[in-house]
Amino acid sequence: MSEIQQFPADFIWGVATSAFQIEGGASADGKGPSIWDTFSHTPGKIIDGGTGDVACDHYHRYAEDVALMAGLHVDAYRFSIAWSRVQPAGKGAWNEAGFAFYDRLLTELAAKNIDAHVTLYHWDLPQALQDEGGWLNRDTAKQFAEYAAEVARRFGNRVKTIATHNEPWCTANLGYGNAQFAPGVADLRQSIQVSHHLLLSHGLAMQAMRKVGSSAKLGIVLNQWTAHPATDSQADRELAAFEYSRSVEWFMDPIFKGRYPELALKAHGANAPVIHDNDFNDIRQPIDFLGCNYYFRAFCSAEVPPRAPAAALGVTDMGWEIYPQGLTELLLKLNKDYDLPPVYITENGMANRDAVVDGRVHDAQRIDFVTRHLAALQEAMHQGVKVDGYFLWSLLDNFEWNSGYAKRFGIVHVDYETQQRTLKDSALWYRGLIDAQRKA
Ligand code: IFM
Repeated sequence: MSEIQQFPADFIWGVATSAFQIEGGASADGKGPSIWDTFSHTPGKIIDGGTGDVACDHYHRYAEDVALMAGLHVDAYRFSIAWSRVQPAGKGAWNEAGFAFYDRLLTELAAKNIDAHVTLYHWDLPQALQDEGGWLNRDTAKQFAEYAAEVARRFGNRVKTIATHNEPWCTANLGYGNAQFAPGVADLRQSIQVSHHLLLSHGLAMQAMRKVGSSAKLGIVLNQWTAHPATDSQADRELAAFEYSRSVEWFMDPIFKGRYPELALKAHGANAPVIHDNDFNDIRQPIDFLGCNYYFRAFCSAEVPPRAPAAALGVTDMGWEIYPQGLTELLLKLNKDYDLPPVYITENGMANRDAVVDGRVHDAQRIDFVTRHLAALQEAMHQGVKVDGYFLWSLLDNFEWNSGYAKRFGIVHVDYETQQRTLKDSALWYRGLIDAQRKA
């Protein structure tokens, strides 16, 4: 197993979740429906028929969950705000009862000395905005900026960071490209236009939040990977280059360079997005941090059926190849290609077939996974990448989108019948790691 050495003394150790995946309280206290409420209630969309109605009931059990985090000795908690909880229709009236929930959560976190890292959009668009075209409608970007400014105004001095989006790649590609996620559209042209509106909304939100002025650092969270050709064939090499360009550079280049990457833009041809004159000026806003979510590499094979990677370290319960060295490669490449602000690893972790046996959950696979990824992260840091923190995904087992409750990513096991939380071995291990890092 890989060795984890000493991280910098001010390195942030955190855990992450998102609103729809844990909160429940789907219509509590005036919350409006989101596209994930609609999607998860549509028969056949979620593998086990799960919905977000109750999830981990975090809406009511947040104090217990914050106490759990305090018991794990984490420095920081990354969570998202459900837009339709604080603004039920995505525009117009604010819902004070919704804001009051996040106010209570922030108060609880502060009382336990846990820093808050907020994400504004983790995929749960207010359904009312979807009814007006969702992210395909350019106006949604403007509504998003208003929502962002309101959150910054209310909470900006109580949170460490605010990220505009979580993984806009998924919103565009899974929500509009292959219909696996809400709103369930499968249309390449639409998905590319949506990706542009998401980037625009990020840029407009950054400007709106800067105007408000607060102590929070502002940035975005992207899911990223390196792309490896399966063989040395030209077709595989071209596919890998395209994959990296369309997935990673597609989001990084507009933010850092004010343009789309040529390779992907050319390949998109007639599906390329409609871009207005000032869009890149709006999108290319300085960011204070980059959140990087890393789970696997892309293994690119042009053969039919495609070749699969040898997966020397196996695959997770999602079927994702375990490839820790990809994190080193990715960070080094990003650091070479862009003028990066400090980076947080805002998500990393694995789904595992966990079960409670005699009150314990022996998830040695997860401990090994995280250990290897932290060692890979450390290697990138040794080679010069400035990374300020690591957020394990996830604090709790939760609603894994179209996989429902069938996939368990938590370091804390959740019994969905009783809502009982049980610390897995990985949680105890993570606490030990944090303690050891602090003592050293
Ligand atoms: O559960 C998701 C999370 O919402 C976004 N990043 C990937 C995780 C695991 O699939």
